[in-house]
Amino acid sequence: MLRSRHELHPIKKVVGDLALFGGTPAFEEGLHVGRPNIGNRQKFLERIGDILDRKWLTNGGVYVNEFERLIAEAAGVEHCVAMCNATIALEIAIRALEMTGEVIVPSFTFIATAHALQWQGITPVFCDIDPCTHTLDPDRVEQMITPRTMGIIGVHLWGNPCNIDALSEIATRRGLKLLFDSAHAFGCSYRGRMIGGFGAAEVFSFHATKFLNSLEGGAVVTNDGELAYRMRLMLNFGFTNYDCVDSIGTNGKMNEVSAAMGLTNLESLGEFTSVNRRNYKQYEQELVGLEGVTLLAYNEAEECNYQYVVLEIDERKTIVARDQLIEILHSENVLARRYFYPGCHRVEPYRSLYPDAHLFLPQTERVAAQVMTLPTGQTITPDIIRVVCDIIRNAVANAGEIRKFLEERSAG
Ligand code: T4K
Repeated sequence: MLRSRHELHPIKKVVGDLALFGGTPAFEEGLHVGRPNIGNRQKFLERIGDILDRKWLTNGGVYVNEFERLIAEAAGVEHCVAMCNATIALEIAIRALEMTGEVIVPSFTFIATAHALQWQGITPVFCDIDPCTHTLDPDRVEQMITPRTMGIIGVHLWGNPCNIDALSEIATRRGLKLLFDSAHAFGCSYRGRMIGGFGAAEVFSFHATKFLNSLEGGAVVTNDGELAYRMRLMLNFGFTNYDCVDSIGTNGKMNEVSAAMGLTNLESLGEFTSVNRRNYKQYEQELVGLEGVTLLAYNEAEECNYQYVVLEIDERKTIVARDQLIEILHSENVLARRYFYPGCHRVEPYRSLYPDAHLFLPQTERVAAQVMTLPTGQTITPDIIRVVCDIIRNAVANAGEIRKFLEERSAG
């Protein structure tokens, strides 16, 4: 159990209260971003016992079948093809859609989105984002289309849906395939419809850090039965029958234990959402009006999983820089993360392959320099959030002194 020392250090008011300046760290143990949501332990263990009794651990097991049925139902789609993780699911979906040439993707995403293309010899063309939602800007997408463009991969980053209507219109008009990386967006909706049924297909991640986790796992969901069939062959080496292989495939299968974890957690989705929402609302309340600190907004009129608490730090107003704030939080054992920094285009192999990409990505560059994520989920209590926000307010209030201290220290 994480114990805050809030009682011992009621308010981190003066700069000397901060751990960086010799104060006692606010938390004894690290508060991680990405702590898994875990449902009913007993139900999970019962399912594991049943799997062991059945002696059917993977490849067409009853738990994976049931998981696929329930995910398809929750996403409002006809087909769910469960896989070992979302990276393989993206690779298989891209291949099954016969994408080649160039595919337009945001650079402000997890590296797996870009790798899934490059791994198959497809050029990821990095496109800029809408600074409000952090998702693909449809106007910029239009400008990135060339005769070699085969498709678009939109990413519903943080669970915020892309402008799906605009992307669908562009894809239809320009004859492009549209796939969504919905790794963050299970349980979210767009215009009242659950994420999952848009584009040719959508890809969910069920990694440990995701809203719904199956330890590791992923799935492609689609209403296209032919596509689902092709992906089922691909994830099982291309086997059409016991000793018949018709085409090239890989091993993308989800195992029964992962499905059991996924099924167990599915039963607690309501609890996960309400805890995440409670935490999000408290962060919002505690940080409102703090100059230069903006909490990423979710559309409250839609279903939303609130899995990420994302801040943008405008250094011109806070004076303390985003990375300095992260250093302060880390010294207090609050392990805030600057996710998706510095953008896919700034890491290898893309930095070397596409050295001019940054010229087309001004919003990506700005957002990547300002974003940080804070801990949320089941282990984070209202008391913890009060202390975390206390630290942030203290850092902003004493920004000048902190900045001077850190700059003098790095100057040696
Ligand atoms: N597309 C997008 C947009 C994605 O964000 C991702 C993955 C994918 C595609 C591909 O999905 P998968 O192939 O993974 O299914 C993490 C995850 O590894 C990755 O799944 C995720 N996105 C990405 C945003 O974050 P890291 O490097 O932050 O993960 P890791 O394992 O270091 O965990 C982060 C923190 O979470 C740790 O510091 C502690 C905590 N944690 C983690 C695990 C695994 C726990 O407390 N318990 C745990 O079991 O990349």
